[in-house]
Amino acid sequence: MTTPSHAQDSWKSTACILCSVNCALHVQVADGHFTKIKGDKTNPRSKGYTCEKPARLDHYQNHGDRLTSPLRRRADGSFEEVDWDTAIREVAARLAEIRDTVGGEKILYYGGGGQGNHMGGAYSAATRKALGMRYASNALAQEKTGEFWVERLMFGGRPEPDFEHAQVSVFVGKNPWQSHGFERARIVLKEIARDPARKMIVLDPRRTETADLADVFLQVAPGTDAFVLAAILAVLVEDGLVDRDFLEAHADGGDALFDTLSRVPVADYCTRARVPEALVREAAGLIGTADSLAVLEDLGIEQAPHSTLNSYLEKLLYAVTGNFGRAGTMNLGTHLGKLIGGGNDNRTSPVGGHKIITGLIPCNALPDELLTDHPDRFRAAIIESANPVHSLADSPRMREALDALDFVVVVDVAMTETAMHADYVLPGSSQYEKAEATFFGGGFPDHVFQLRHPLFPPAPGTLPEPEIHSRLCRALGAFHDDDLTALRQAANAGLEEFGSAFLEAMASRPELGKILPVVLYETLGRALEPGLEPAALIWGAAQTLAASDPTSVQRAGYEGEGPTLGNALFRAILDHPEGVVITRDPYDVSFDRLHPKAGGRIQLEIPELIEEVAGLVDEPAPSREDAFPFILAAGERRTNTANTIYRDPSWRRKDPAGSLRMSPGDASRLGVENGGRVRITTKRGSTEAAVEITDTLRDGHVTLPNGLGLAYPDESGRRVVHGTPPNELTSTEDRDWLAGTPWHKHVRAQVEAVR
Ligand SMILES: Nc1nc2c(c(=O)[nH]1)N[C@H]1C(S)=C(S)[C@@H](COP(=O)(O)OP(=O)(O)OC[C@H]3O[C@@H](n4cnc5c(=O)[nH]c(N)nc54)[C@H](O)[C@@H]3O)O[C@H]1N2
Ligand SMILES: Nc1nc2c(c(=O)[nH]1)N[C@H]1C(S)=C(S)[C@@H](COP(=O)(O)OP(=O)(O)OC[C@H]3O[C@@H](n4cnc5c(=O)[nH]c(N)nc54)[C@H](O)[C@@H]3O)O[C@H]1N2
Ligand code: SF4
Ligand SMILES: [Mo]
Repeated sequence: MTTPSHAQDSWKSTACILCSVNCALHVQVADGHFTKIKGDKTNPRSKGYTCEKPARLDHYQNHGDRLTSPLRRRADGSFEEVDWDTAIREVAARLAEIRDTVGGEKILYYGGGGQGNHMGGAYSAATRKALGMRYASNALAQEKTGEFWVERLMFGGRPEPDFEHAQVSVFVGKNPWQSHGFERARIVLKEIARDPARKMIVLDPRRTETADLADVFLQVAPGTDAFVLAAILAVLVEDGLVDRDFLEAHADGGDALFDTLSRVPVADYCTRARVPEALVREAAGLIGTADSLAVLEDLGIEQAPHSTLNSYLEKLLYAVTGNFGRAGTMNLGTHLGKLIGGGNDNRTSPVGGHKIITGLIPCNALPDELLTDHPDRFRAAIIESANPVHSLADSPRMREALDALDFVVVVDVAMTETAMHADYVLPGSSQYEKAEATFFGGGFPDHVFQLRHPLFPPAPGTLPEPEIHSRLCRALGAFHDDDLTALRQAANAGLEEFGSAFLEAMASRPELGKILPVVLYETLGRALEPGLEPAALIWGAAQTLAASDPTSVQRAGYEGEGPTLGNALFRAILDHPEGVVITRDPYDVSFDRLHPKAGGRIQLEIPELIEEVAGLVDEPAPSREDAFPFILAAGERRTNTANTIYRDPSWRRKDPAGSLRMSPGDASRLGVENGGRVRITTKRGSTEAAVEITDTLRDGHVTLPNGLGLAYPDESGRRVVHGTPPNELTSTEDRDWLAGTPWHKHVRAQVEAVR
């Protein structure tokens, strides 16, 4: 690897890695540091927009806890540094031994990417196949899997909201002002708020920054969204606001659903959710008569009771009102590469039989899959670009579960809470020291993709994940360099030559297909500009997209057909480090993408969830009269949180320890002042925090930020924990019955003043 060839003082293209939006940045760098950071106006998606957080990216690139050498655990539990050859040889040998004695399916893969990086996960596919691994999980299986399951059944894909053009916008358990989740969120929110013809509806128990901009704010009691959403849908049915013509033309089913909805006791459910019935009816009226409607859900309903049901009801808001396949509504876009494997396959987890959704075992089931003597339990894990000890429910149990494994390998850029429990820690180069990209939704009608080029050489002692996986595959004997000679020669001759040689190699040596990413990396990758080797995989993805959606690619301005079209797309991606439009679609193409293999219609009915709607009526109202009278939302997005991507606490100027937010009423009852300390106790743990009194919360509801409670070395090298790690308080058993998603937003707690 070499330093990128551009002059040192010029502006370079890259992107922010702190949330899934990945706003494009223009930066200047010197001596291994960021010196200037601003939004990149030339990116067709983010158009120069950023929030306040990326200004501090040097705290990610340079900090006191970056890993600089592979580490091996000693018998006494401490780590020693080893060289890469030793680490790769020993890790491969141990994993191969586990494969050969108990079977590769006993090795779990966890992680694979964060908010800004997915190349590691994509290349890990080769290592996983070489080891015969079958099971995986990651953070999506503690937030989005319930939603994915519903979307696959209803639409066969993942509809994207078009808030830019929506007349009515709805946010359900989502605070885009802080958490974003779509392009230029604050600009779009302000535009909606300023325009009297456009409306915004927010469902949230806290009066968030987003709620402050809303026309209708439904301040639901925590955990009661299923009741409110069912009531809104019932009003749509009652008032004849269901778009019957649309459903006739584009949807199947609905009888059982509408029958159940017609029996929803609207007034009772509004009382239950502590929202005025008139306001619920107003919201339903706006939704039912909208010229165009876009809806976005997030953690507030996914990490709360009735998680998967909430996702179903949220999607019905736009499905039954016909807000699909037009500007300002919900649309199905294209994908470059598959971020998540499979659809709703019928696999279940090996021990507990939990539903595997989009290839992922529910995170909350993992400790049960590990802490058992069941013969099918996992024996080893590869954990990459994730910190499950910190981010999954019940950290103490997660630590115990990792320690119960025979062998754990962690690939990370920093010494994390999870790496502390590894047998080997392999240091990745940072996301600014290698070619990286994410494969999150790229936008609609224009899909923009950005392949980020490295800004810095890999920090000494680190390797990019694609290189790590290639070395592991080689050490596992999954390929020999002789196997690749012809492909290497073809790659040096050009993309066209490579394409033909590649097809030939796949036909004659099918075993190479198993480690396809590494084959591409070692052949085409080596022929690309130094530092861009990982982009080899994008060539494969570009070819696949050109084959599956040629018209969409051509509409974005690329010429040719088949492999020629794929090569044109790949070249454009390489040539545009600032990001480039890769497909362009007319809105109504969304209808062609609906269940393309099964009739092309929306499926309205999901029997097990309709049953759950019907059962709501019998659900006992929760009581506050017990040992845990508060509802704690454990993990709120704030201006100074960014998951655990920034580990250096000094990036936070305000509230560095992350306060517990609480209503004035609760604070006065407990006798605490702003900044005063309280003890928070749940059935799983107990911790202290300072209080921030806020009238945005109702009595009985308290919130802690996400991403805090990380250990970071002080001047003397001692690791000090800053703030409250939320998952010391959560439990794995409080989870959705269907998708296993955790109730992080709904943790029963006791709060007491500390004198
Ligand atoms: N600043 C910042 N932005 C981020 C991140 C970050 O760490 N910091 N992380 C990124 C990631 S990984 C994700 S997944 C997204 C998450 O983005 P969001 O889901 O928007 O984030 P949260 O603040 O966790 O939760 C959203 C809202 O749910 C509300 N809520 C709590 N309980 C309930 C309930 O019972 N019902 C309803 N309706 N709402 C409820 C909370 O009050 C909160 O306003 O943010 C991304 N963006
Ligand atoms: N209680 C509670 N728990 C939560 C949440 C909550 O709201 N409440 N939110 C949840 C949500 S939505 C999410 S998405 C998860 C996120 O939790 P995780 O998936 O565990 O991920 P992150 O905190 O995003 O950090 C991922 C890791 O990637 C590392 N990293 C950064 N760059 C690179 C790289 O280039 N290569 C490698 N190998 N590693 C890298 C970082 O050092 C970090 O250790 O947390 C979840 N946990
Ligand atoms: S919105 Fe997200 S990606 Fe954009 S600058 Fe803010 S944190 Fe970064
Ligand atoms: Mo997330």
